[in-house]
Amino acid sequence: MSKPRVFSGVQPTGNIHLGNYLGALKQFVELQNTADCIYCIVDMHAITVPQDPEELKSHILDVAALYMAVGLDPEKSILFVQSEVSGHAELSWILTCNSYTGELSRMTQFKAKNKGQESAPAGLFTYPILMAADILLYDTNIVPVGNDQKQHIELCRDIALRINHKYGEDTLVVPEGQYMKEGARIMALDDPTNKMSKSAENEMSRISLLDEPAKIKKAIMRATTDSDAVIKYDPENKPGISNLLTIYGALSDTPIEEIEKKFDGAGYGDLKKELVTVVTESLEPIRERFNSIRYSSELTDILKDGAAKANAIAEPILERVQSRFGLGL
Ligand code: AQP
Repeated sequence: MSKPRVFSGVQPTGNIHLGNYLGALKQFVELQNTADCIYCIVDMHAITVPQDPEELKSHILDVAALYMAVGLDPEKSILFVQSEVSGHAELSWILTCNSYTGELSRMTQFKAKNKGQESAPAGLFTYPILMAADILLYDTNIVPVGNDQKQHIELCRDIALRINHKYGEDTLVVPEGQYMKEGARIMALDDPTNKMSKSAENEMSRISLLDEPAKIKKAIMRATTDSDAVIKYDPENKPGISNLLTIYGALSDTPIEEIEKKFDGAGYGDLKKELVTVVTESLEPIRERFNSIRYSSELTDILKDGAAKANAIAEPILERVQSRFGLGL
C-alpha cells in the first residue's frame, strides 16, 4: 500500500511560537517517517494582512530554517514556498467559483480578523479557499494542524465533496484533519482565553522558538493565572494554569496527572520556575540549529528543489481538475 500524503503549512508572519510548534510542527516531524509529507511556507496567506516586503522575505527564510531546526529533513519531506508553485492560485480560483459567501462569512477566524470593517481586504474573506486549494492540489489524505484550523478543514472537505458530487467522485481527494491530543490549542500567556498568536501585539503573550532565555523567563513568570493557588488541570475554570500544564506536559512528554502530583501543595511560582527550565532547555538546541541553517547558502537551494518537486506533483492534479471543468483547449 502506498504511504498517505500529508500536507500542511505555516504563515511567515513572524517567528514560530510554542502554539505553532506543539499544535502543528511536532506532528509534521513525527509524520515524516510514515507518510509522504509536503510542508509549505504559505507566503500568499501572509499577505491577507499588510506585510513589509523586506520583512516578509526574511520571515520566509526564518520559517524555512525553523522547519529544519525542529527536525524536518528535506531528504524525507518536500519543503517549499507557496508562491513558487502557481497551481495554488489557479486551483484557488476554481474552488472560489464553487464556494458560497454564506459559508465563508461563518468562519470564526474571518470574523475575528476583519472586525466588521467594510474595508477589510477581500483576501481575509477568501483565505480558507486558498487553504483548501493548498491541500487539494496534492491529493492530500492527512492535514496535521492546530485545532484553531478545524473549521477551515471542514470547509475544505465540504468544497471537495461538492465538486466531486458535480464533476465526478474522483475529481478531488477528500482530506482529514489531524490534531494533537495535547497541545492542539496553546493559549496566550497574558490572556489564556485567546490562542497564542504570532501577530498579537503583546510580545509577552507568546514564546517564540527563537526567544532568548531572559524573555522566556519574563513571559512565563508574568503569565496570567488565578487566585485559587491549586495546581490542577481545569481549562474551563483555570485556563491559565491549565495552559502552563499543557505546555509543560507536551514539551517534557509527561502526562498532566504526573505533573499535578509533582506540584501537589506547591505554589504557582514553583510551577512557573520549573516551566522556565523545561522551555529553555527544549528550545536551546532548536535555536542553535536555526543559527547554523538560516544563513547557509543551501537553504534557498533546498526550497527551490522542494518547489520543483511540489510542482511535479501538483501539475497533473490541476490538469485533471481543469479538464473536469472543461477549462482550456
Ligand atoms: N495557539 C496555537 N495552538 C496550537 N496550534 C496553533 N497553530 C497556530 N496557533 C496555535 C497552528 O499552527 C499552524 C500554523 O499556523 P499559521 O501560521 O498558518 O496561522 P495561524 O493559525 O493564524 O497562527 P498564528 O500564530 O495565530 O498566526 P497569525 O497571528 O499570523 O494569524 C496551524 O496548523 C495552526 O493551527
